[in-house]
Amino acid sequence: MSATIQSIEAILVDIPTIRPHKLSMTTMGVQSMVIVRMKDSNGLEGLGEATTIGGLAYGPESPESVKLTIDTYFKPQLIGQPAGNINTLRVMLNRSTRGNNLAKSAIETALLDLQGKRLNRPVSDLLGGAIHQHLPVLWTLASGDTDKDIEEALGLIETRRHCDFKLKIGSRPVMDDVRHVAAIKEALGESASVRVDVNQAWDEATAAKGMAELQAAGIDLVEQPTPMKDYAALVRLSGKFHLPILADEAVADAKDMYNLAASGFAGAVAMKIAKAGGPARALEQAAVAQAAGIGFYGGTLLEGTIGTAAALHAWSTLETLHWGTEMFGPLLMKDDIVVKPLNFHSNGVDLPQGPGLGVEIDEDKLNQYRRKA
Ligand code: MUC
Ligand code: MG
Repeated sequence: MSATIQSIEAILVDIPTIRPHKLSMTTMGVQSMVIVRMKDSNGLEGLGEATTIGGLAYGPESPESVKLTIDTYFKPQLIGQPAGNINTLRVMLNRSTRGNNLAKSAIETALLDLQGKRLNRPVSDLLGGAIHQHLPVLWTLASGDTDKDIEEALGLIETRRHCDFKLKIGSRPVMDDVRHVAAIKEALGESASVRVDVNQAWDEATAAKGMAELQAAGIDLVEQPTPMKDYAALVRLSGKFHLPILADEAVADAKDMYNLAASGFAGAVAMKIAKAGGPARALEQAAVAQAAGIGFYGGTLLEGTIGTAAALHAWSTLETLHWGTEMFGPLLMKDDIVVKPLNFHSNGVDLPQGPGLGVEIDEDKLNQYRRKA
């Protein structure tokens, strides 16, 4: 008889970051994750994760709301169901629950991990098979201080941990940001790719000015310069500059991707398993982007190792990641809750091996960092 879902636990975990991480909407000092532990009737366990940035600062779901959604709404529907048919379970959750893609992503990830362990295959095999075993990973410079960012980047280039950098801007006047970015680009030189993420902070006129300056400074990519719902501004800006735009908050899933592409957007998309509602859902979005000639980027909501591994399994199945990935989340945290951390080297990371996600919980670490009361 096929295995059924026996139990689901959603655990809040808080791990301090290695330094303050300053974005246009918040400064992070800790990363909070929801870890899902799903057990089946054969005694196997699937792991999932949902993460966001700064509580409710980044999007409409918080770690606490994800836990509530899973405990109150998903768990009663999922317990006792056959664990093997992930599509049926997805349809069930989508019929009962609008939105809440972060919570859905954690559940889809746990189901894929469970399925992989049951079949003794990695999650990438369940998604059609990995084309890449090592994926490029950039690093985000966001200390809030130009000199500190340069020092940090030079150290990472030296050790070949990263060669590409994304700078978080948008909280200061545009010309202050331009000076900060240009100074970093100048210090790092031609071999480092320098990109910026504005996280929606500019209106269209400010974005036009900022992009003209950034283009002149040799910046390679501008991520989400304008508000997420303002597709028209993103389309107009993408036609105005040869500096490409990376759509992030504007595009959660395949439907958003279709709508933005149909509006005439040319550029690239930051895919995130959390925004899409899971690794398989993110690959649906990739298919739409590919058909529209839009470049891929493997994005993160700064997930820990479980969520990062899930995304890596998905991105590994894509032939070309035009802009690489930013799957560095675990490196931004002071500690980890897994037995064997991911192997970051040679400006990238190895796809974890073994059945499922290829990640195992360290119970002592989980106990240390799980939220008490
Ligand atoms: C975002 O908006 O891209 C990804 C990397 C990082 O530093 O922040 C995230 C969120
Ligand atoms: Mg972004």
